[in-house]
Amino acid sequence: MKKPTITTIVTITLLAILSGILNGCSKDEPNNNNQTNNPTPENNVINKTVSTNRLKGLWIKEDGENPEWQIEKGQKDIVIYPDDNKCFVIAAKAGNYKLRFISSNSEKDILYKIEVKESKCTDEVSEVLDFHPAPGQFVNDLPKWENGTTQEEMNERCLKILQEKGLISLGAYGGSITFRFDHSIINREGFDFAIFGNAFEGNSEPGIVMVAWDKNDNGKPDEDEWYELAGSMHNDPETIHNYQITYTRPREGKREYPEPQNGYSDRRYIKWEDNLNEKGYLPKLTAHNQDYWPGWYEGTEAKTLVFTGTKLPQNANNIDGIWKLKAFEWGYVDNKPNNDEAANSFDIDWAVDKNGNKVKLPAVDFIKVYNGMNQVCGPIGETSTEITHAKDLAL
Ligand SMILES: [Ca+2]
Ligand SMILES: [Ca+2]
Ligand SMILES: [Ca+2]
Ligand SMILES: [Ca+2]
Repeated sequence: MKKPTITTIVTITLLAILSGILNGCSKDEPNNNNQTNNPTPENNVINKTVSTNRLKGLWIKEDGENPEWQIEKGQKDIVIYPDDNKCFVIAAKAGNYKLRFISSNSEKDILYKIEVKESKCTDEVSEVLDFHPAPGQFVNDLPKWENGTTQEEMNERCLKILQEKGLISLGAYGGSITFRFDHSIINREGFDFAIFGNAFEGNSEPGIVMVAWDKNDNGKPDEDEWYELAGSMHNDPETIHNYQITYTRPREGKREYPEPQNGYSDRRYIKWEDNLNEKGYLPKLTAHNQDYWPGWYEGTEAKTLVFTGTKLPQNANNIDGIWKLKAFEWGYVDNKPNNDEAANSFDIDWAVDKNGNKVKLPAVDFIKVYNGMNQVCGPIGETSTEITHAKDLAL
């Protein structure tokens, strides 16, 4: 091995001093005390490139101690979700973005160039995963069920309706629909998506929104990936969390309690019981005389239906014989008229976990709407959420 010459030593010393000055200069910026690592200068990083499509998330993994992920300031339309040595990245628009990985045991940062390519994203629901109404006066009708129509075919019918802006009724409390788009819905500042119903002044039938981010990337909404979007009534003292209701299908030849003068063909039609020890009946209305039990349900669901979730307070008042169902402030489907887009828009930042704690999600892949009302309003029957279509506000 060659001995270092004087020149080499001088050069190394000068470089060391220079690098000290440079580092000193870069530290003139106010120090972020939460930051354990400092970025290395641009000319001393390891460059890597990854690519994805817009609204298609990507996980990046790196090894290192005290890992930190930073996006460069001023970059819009990109959202990151750092999770230890992994980081989820998703962008709303095509372009090049930069993501820096810093660790305490590496002298060099890793600077990722994230190439986001343009891709076709459709601004309408692309798949209905599960249409699961509770019994109700529009069930087997909106959409139509005929003898032999399967669950998959009912899902398909719902998809077509959502694409054509028709009408789907979720039935009584708990009835739901689960759907997705052909891309992820990104969680940017403010509202992220909108869902429309058929509410009008005095006829609000609020449905609760749940969202799931496919964090484990298996293409499915797993049980632990669902979060509720907490609307304006979420912390109301009359709102019941962990509510559970059981409907029992009337047996063949059950005694009927017709009251045609009140609009009922059977006032005590479908029995329900809940975990508050309350019970009651969904009436059958003379105006809607079909079977109210979803005709395609199989197994135990052909006889008993159980729904669990949040139950919103009653919103109906009978004023001089006219039922008025008042709107809640914000955060529900089929709550306010469709011409008010903001009132039908949702922010992923409203997501809360089962204990009511706020959850930060970079995007969502699945959306579920369920009827949050257990309420019967005389001859107009049970309160049931309707949905017509949904849209992604990032497109
Ligand atoms: Ca948002
Ligand atoms: Ca999943
Ligand atoms: Ca309804
Ligand atoms: Ca409605």
